[in-house]
Amino acid sequence: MQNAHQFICGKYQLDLRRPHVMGIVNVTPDSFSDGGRYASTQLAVTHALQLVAEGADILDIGGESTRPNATPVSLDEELSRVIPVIEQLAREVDVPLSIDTYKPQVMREAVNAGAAIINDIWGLQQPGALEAAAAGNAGVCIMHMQGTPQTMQQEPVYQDVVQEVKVFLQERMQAAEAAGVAMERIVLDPGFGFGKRTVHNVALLNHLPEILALGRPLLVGLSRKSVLGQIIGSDVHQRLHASLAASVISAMKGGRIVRVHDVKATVDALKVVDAVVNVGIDR
Ligand code: 9MG
Repeated sequence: MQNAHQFICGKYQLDLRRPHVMGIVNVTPDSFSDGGRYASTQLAVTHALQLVAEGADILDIGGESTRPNATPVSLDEELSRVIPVIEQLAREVDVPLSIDTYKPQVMREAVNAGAAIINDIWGLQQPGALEAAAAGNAGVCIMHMQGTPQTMQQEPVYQDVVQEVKVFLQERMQAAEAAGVAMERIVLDPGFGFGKRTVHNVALLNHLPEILALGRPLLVGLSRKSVLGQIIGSDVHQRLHASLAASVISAMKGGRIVRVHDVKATVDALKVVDAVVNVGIDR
């Protein structure tokens, strides 16, 4: 019988009964000043070290923006952005490093460089992705997306968003297992903001326990996303409080990893959730 709270990723065995915080490390041109490759690597590493000091349990490193309408980057460009960052962080920190990519070759090279988790917004659907995920012993995050980052926010349509996301995640989880990824290495993600309107995102958050019933831990990424902006009417720089509310709701509803920009504030908020939900069960 598998332990639904255990997440095995590389050399790490995470006990996700305590909600974990995944800090976002973007290695994309708009996230650093124009100082060349070395400068961009150092800025990303410095930012990552700061997130670890603030209490990040996991770092998610990405070299291609997944924002709506983002321009895709080439394989070589993505590799040259993320691999030096992963190599340096693997030497300097002792938290699992996650590679945010859907490209099988980036998955393989990132794992060789020290990544312990593959975070795939395409749910291992690209040709070769299942094999790349199965090849090492990295953990895998399987996410749902309707459409592509270029088209996903144009006309997202669902009959029953919770059911459709659940069916997709179950199918991809089974495909991953059949390819050789042990269940303990899998976490699932409804993919907030990826081909979803506000009503879909809200329904998914509200019904997170139905997706949790698939039997694997859930990762939730709502930090600073436009759904929060639509709810509170603020731009991306004014979404901290809404992001914290989303992390707390996620954790209360069974989300076990929250992917966030604002690590320190989220760590504090989730300590309160943990104190009430886990430590507080003594009656
Ligand atoms: C890369 N990325 C951006 N948003 C994300 C989300 O919500 N989940 C996961 N797993 N990755 C994301």
